[in-house]
Amino acid sequence: MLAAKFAARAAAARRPGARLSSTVAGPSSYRLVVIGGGAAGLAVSSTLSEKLGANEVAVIEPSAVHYQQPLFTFVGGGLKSFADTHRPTADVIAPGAKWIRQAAAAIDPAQNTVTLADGARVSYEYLVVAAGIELDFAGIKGLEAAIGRDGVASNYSPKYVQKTFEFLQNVRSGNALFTMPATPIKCAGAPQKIAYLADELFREKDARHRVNLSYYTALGKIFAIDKYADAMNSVAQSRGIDVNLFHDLVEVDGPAKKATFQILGSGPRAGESVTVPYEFLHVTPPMKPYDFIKRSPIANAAGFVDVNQYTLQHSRFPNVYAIGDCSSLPTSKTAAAAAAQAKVLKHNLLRQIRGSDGPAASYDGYTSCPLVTGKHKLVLAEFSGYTGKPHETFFFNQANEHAFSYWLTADVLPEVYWNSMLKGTWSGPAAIRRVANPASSD
Ligand code: UQ1
Repeated sequence: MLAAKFAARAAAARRPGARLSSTVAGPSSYRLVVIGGGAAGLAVSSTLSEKLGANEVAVIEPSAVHYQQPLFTFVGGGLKSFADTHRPTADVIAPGAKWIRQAAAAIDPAQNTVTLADGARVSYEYLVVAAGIELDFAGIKGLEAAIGRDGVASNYSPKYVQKTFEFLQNVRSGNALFTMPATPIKCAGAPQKIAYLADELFREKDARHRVNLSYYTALGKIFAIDKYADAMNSVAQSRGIDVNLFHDLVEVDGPAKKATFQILGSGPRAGESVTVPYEFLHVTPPMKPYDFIKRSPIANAAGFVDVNQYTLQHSRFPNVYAIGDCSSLPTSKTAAAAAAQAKVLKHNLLRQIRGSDGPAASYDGYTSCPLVTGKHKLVLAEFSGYTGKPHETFFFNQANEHAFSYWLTADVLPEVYWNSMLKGTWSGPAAIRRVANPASSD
């Protein structure tokens, strides 16, 4: 029944002129709709638009610009130019895919439709949700008014990332604060990486002895995986950066240059709040699933797309998949994770479309977090979020700061991102690992 409906819709969609633009009444129809033109959405749609044929795949993406977000920390630290981080969306969407330049507003998985911001509907046979996660600057009192001026910046937004470097250069003395929220976030290393780059900048300017650097995290550890937590605690200590656990930023008073933290956890000061003056404040905003997902039947209780953690297929709607930051996958949200997930998702979706009885692919929770600690130094964390175990590509101990790891992340991976990940041909370093660290391969 469902198959017949799909076949009828697919046949209708194949008629000449059936590619209705979203401003024309009636739903346009695609074999596959991908919500999101970020790293994950493009890695999936590039390959599948090639495999399924021209105009069988639509990508719903409102932004005219695509950002390579992994570069943002380097921009905030003055090590890369902002111009290197973005390209027009039109240049990175696969030529065989149809770009619907609008935001998704609702998903109806019973009807197999996505409603767009202008009210038009797009119907699909298969849906991949790769919408990312929303920055919630409004979630902290006073932050929206304060950010972008008077020493408050964030590497998480293309609007404010250049402010980070600008403001850091102006600091002569006082407190520089770096925050990490209590919500799930993307790139869990970024909140502290900028503290290490700031430390280096202040030393170069001979201002370090007049600036106190403090890292404030709402969490109870500096990093989720013990091996890298130990490494980062030593790095922070050796640079003289004060680490405050269980401190959640709740208010920024821009005019007075003061940040207020609530103390979490179960320690003696839990529930208290502390207010700290700053000259510079790097904020990692709280993040949340997009509303249109949260309100839809495909979300779990937390608002993330409820998928099987191994197959990436939806737990209740078998023609729906999710990947990356919007998914319920219980691992760290990074581009490296999305690359590994993309390979699994594409295999399993094609298997379903083709009715193959070959084995399904399984995602093992792999993720990687390159923790830049200075101009030519980097701790290259690689692990499975499912097992909590390190899973390193190279034969040396990647918890040590290394110039090779820096070069790889700053100079090689950005090219891999544009030339391979977005084209769907990079699925992570597993093949390199088999050669460079066979003992760690599975
Ligand atoms: C990775 O695969 C990837 O995807 C392109 C990144 O995004 C920019 C990364 O930062 C990292 C670290 C990886 C993992 C790759 C290697 C070689 C460890």
